[in-house]
Amino acid sequence: MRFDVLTLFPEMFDVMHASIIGRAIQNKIIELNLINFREFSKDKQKHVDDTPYGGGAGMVIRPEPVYDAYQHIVSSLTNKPKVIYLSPRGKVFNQQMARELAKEEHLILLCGHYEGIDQRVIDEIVDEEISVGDYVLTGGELPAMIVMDAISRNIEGVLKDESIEEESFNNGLLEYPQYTRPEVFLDRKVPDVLLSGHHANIEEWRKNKSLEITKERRPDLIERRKQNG
Ligand code: 4F9
Repeated sequence: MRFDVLTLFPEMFDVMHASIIGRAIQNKIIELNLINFREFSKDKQKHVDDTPYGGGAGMVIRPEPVYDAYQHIVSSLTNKPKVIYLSPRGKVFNQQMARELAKEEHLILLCGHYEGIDQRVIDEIVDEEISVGDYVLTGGELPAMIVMDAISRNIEGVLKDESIEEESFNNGLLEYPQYTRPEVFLDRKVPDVLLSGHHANIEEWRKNKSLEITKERRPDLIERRKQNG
C-alpha cells in the first residue's frame, strides 16, 4: 500500500516510523510519502492561506497549492488513487471502513489546518471525507495517522506475532480481558478457568466476558451486530 499525505506539517508524521507501522515501512509493505503543499505555493513568502470571502475569523487554505501538489502526484499515474480528506464533516471512521480501504493499492490523504480548505479543491479532488470522531482538532494530521494505522494493520504482512484475528471488533464485540504472570497481583487472582487448561471452557468464558463488557459499555455495538447479522 502506498500512502501519499498532503500536509503543511510533515514532521508530525515522524511517529509513523516507530513500532509495527515503522517495521512495515522498512519492509516495504507500506510506502509513506509526505508532501508539504507549501512547496507548491507560488507566493514569494510561500503563503498558502488567505482570509475567508464573506468575512469571519481565521484563515482558509487557498485551492491552488493543494491542487498543484495533487497534480504533481497523479500526473504520472495511470490509476487514479482514492483521495481522502480528514474532516469533522466526514463519515465517522470505523473498522469496516479500515478493512475496505486496506484493499486499495494507493491512497492520498489530505490534511487541512486553520479554518479549512477552499471548498472548490475539495469538490475537484476528494473522493471520501472521513472524521475520526465528534471533536474538533487543530488539523487533519492526527486523524490521517489514525486512519493509516487502522488500515495498515489489515494489510497482509503488517502484523506478525500480533494477531489480526480474535481482537476487538473482529466479531463486532469488545475484547475479553487478558492476564499474564503473576497468578496473584495485589491480592487479585487470575480467573481459575484460565489456569484450568480446559480450552472449551476458556473459549466459553471469553465469549461471555466479551458479551458482558460490550452490553455494559457499548450497547450500540450489540444493536449493530444484530443489523449486520
Ligand atoms: C478531522 C477532526 C477528522 C476529526 C481536522 C480539525 C478532524 C479535524 N476527524 N479537525 N481539522
